[in-house]
Amino acid sequence: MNISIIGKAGSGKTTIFHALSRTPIEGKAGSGNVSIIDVPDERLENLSRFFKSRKTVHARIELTDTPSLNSGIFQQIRQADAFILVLPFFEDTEKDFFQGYRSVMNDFILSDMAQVEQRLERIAKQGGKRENPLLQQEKELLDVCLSHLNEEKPLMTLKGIEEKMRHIRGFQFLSQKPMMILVNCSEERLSLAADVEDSLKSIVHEGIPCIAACARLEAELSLMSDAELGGFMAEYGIKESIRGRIIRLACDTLGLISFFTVGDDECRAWHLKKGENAHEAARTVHTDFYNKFIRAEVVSYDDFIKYNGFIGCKKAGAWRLEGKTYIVKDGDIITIRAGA
Ligand SMILES: Nc1nc2c(ncn2[C@@H]2O[C@H](COP(=O)(O)OP(=O)(O)OP(=O)(O)O)[C@@H](O)[C@H]2O)c(=O)[nH]1
Ligand SMILES: [Mg+2]
Repeated sequence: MNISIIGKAGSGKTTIFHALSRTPIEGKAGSGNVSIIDVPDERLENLSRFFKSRKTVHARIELTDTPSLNSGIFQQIRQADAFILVLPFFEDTEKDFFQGYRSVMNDFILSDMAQVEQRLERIAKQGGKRENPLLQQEKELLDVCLSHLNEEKPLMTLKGIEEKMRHIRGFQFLSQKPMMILVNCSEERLSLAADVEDSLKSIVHEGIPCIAACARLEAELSLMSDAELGGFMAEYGIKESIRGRIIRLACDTLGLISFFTVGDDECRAWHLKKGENAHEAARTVHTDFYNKFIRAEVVSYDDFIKYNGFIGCKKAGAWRLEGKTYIVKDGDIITIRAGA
């Protein structure tokens, strides 16, 4: 899964890219960088400690830094599965986030509109294709999209068509992709972060999470060892680096949940799409598990901690055997039983 960092020139995209990927900023930072990053998860660390596992493997996402937003890069960012939109909140930038957000969303809406219109024209030219029900279906769907876009609404707010949209391939509508907003506060304005988050939430479209951070500070923190970090945070009265929060929110925006596989050999976090079942979880771990799936042993992370391990969970009745169609929940610890 790829998440692309987008925003206007100088908003702090590259600084955030370095903060999240824990890579140093060297000289003039480039755009178009890609990094695979581990998703920090305290639960996984705890499980690893419990099992004294030799290996701890985090779930991962791919992160891309992009050049500043202009129509020239729209083709490039269509490949992303979701966006982190960076809005600057420095002394010399406008305080008007609404404007910053609207202008990006409007560009996305216009770009999608152009795509829809082009496709509708092509369908019309092929005319008289009433006998082709697929084309007719596509036209009806695109008409619905177009009238929604004409009302200046992003496609992500058009509900009930997600399933149908899947049948029309290749559009990659920008205003339909999941998005989160990261307000990049200057060091001086960081104290306003909570207010900024609140006021933005009431302004952006439903389902777009907002978070405020200081990219430069996060970039510095991300390169420190745990010991250094503790001292630094105490000295400056910082409660937590929000790097982890940003990455987890990005996963959430992508519609991902995590489940765990555990053991003394390896503890590992895996991503799954919200709503996917135990059979799909088995496939994520190994195709053999998918093909020869029998049952999934499931314990929630909270129960595992509460009852201090599998044995305690069994005694408490918190240990379950589930079938293929069980919908996996975030934090499930799963052991797949598969045939030989
Ligand atoms: N004060 C302050 N300045 C920042 C912060 N983050 C970024 N900047 C400054 O903003 C400028 C742009 O930062 P970049 O991260 O390169 O921004 P960008 O969005 O990647 O810029 P382009 O790739 O050129 O579009 C740099 O001079 C940074 O030092 C921050 O948290 N606080
Ligand atoms: Mg940049």
